[in-house]
Amino acid sequence: MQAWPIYRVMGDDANAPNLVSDDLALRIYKDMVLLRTFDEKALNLQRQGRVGTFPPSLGQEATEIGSAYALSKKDWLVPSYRDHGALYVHGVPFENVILFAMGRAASLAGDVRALPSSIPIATHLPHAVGLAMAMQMQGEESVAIAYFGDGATSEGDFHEALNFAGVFKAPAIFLCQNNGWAISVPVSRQTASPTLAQKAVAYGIHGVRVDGNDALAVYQTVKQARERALSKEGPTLIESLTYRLGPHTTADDPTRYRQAEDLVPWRGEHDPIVRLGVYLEKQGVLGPKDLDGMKKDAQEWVNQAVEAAEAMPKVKPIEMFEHVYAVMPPRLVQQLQDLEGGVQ
Ligand SMILES: Cc1ncc(C[n+]2csc(CCOP(=O)(O)OP(=O)(O)O)c2C)c(N)n1
Ligand SMILES: [Mg+2]
Repeated sequence: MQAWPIYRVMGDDANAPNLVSDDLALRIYKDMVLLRTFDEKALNLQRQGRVGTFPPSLGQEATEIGSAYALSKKDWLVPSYRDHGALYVHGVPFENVILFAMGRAASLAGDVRALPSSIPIATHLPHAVGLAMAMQMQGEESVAIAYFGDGATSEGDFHEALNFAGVFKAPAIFLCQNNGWAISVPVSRQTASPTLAQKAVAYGIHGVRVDGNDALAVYQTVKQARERALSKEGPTLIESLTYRLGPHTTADDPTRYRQAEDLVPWRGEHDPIVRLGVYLEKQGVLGPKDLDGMKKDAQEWVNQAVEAAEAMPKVKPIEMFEHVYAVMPPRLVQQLQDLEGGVQ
């Protein structure tokens, strides 16, 4: 039977600096610090009632940021609800990401090739395949990447998307963030497969596992998947092994289904920011005080984004009728009229 090794760069591969330059590794690190700062801010805003339910990325920064750095701006990014960091690196400003959490329509940024975050699990995967096939037909040199979780692999849409992409060799990347949990369901109850990556075999596509807390390995893995897709070798399913350190969302209480000691190995030296920081210090490009400065800059940057988002005009209830139907069904026409007429 095929083995499913976990690809790792930091620690394992002395060749790491040749794979990713110090300059790029430092940029990835800064954006990971920025994402964590944004996450903390969003949690505080939610507690103050200034944004709605929020899904933090705490612990998953290496996969979010490392993956998006491997993309071209011509690629389509198809995110789930947790992928604020990837959206940001791809060109969506944080203020737009915050607008989404505030339920404002203006959450997508102009001409950035990113779909809106998908709240339904896995329904965006066939959309990513459609985008990939469209680009393939138009002869574009670009790929579509879908972000989703371990829980999404139990949905029909996951299987349909991978099957279709395999048959048509669509230039697609399926980035599964195996963060250990689908709300309260552990991966051990999600599937009887020893790995998620091996599900690729059934669709005749390439499958790989990567250490999802190693930003350099994630970067390298997505880069290779992209090259495979562009050289017409077909799609790749990437299982990125990480850990959700925070609650599923601000509406969740993880102490009800997991023990504090479950988190211990993922904190400290397994923390993706700590790991890349240690690597950069060894490379001599990060000093002991640099992190404090980066955190301060990140806080200012995030505060400015929040101010900008909060200065945007409020959404009118009537706007929820927009953007769904070209011709509204009679039931909705009635509801719209009721709303306009002030019916409670
Ligand atoms: C189609 C669908 N079914 C159920 C839900 C409710 N739900 C929201 S998040 C979630 C768990 C998803 O877990 P996973 O795919 O591992 O992603 P993660 O939240 O860990 O990033 C579920 C079941 C949903 N949003 N959509
Ligand atoms: Mg999960």
